[in-house]
Amino acid sequence: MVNIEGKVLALTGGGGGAKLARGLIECLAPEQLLIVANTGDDFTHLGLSISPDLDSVMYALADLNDPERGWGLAGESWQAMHALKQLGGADWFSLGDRDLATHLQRSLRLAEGATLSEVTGELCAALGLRHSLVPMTDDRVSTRVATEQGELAFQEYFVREQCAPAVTGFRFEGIEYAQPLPKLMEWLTAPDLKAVIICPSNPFVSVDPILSLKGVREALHSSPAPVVAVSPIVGGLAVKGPAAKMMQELKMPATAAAVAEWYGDLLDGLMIDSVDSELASSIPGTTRVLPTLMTDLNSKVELARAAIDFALQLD
Ligand code: FO1
Repeated sequence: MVNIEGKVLALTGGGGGAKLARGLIECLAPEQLLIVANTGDDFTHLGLSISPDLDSVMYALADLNDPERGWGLAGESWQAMHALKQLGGADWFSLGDRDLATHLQRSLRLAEGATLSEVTGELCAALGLRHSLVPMTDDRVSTRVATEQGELAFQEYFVREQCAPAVTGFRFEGIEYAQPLPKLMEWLTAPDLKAVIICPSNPFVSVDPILSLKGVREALHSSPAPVVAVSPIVGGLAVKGPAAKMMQELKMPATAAAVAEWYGDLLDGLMIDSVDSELASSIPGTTRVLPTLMTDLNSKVELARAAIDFALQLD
């Protein structure tokens, strides 16, 4: 536990963000932490409502995730996918047998009229989680990836095309109508908010959808709480996923410094990995240099603790 009076808000996608969120729940009491996940990756597949980032974070918090694959459940089996393939069904997006239960339950509850945040709360409670994980919005926002081969839905780009097409930009369909989750806005404006942590998730397709929701950027700017990010780029490479490839295709250098530039004056501080220490002097604002790779529970907790300490020192 970290000795802090007040609240911390974490903004995350799946992957690295889920790992840091796992560390944060060791440092903060349930009433002190709100984890807000991107839902731009969400889509309907095989008639089911899939929320990949919410599930990656939920499984990581419950220690049920598959750390090698980076998504889905550990010890998963794939009988339903094999059977579906035999029937000529779409098998490009792999839904594990046990993971299917999550999508079935979510789809059923949404069809019954529950909101995505209600269903997420129910699923998290059923898995024994006490900390709050919420979607960025209860409304539908769909990330669309502009590529040299035309525009693709996010999962078509990410899974079906394996991130191969060169990207030229992104669009968050529905963002102009989506209401940020009221709880997110409540926390952003809470007088006892002490820190906002932008997790080491993809800045373009995981964090930007959250920041692009109506009023979120403005609330972050006007919040007295420091905003700190952990760079997802280490030594010119993304720890996992296409962030570095996207940066090159968008004609940006794939560096932690370019991550700082992308977030701009939204950030009060950036945490960068020790291998990038020589970049620190070229990054505007305050940087903290430390090992950021999260390979086990201890390194997740250490990074979470360091992120909170860093923010508190900037206060
Ligand atoms: N990612 C893949 O690369 N291949 C898959 O077949 C796949 C299936 C899948 C099923 C459920 C789920 O919650 C996530 C899944 N992911 C898969 C990950 C997903 O594409 C995420 O959007 C990315 O990890 C980006 O955050």
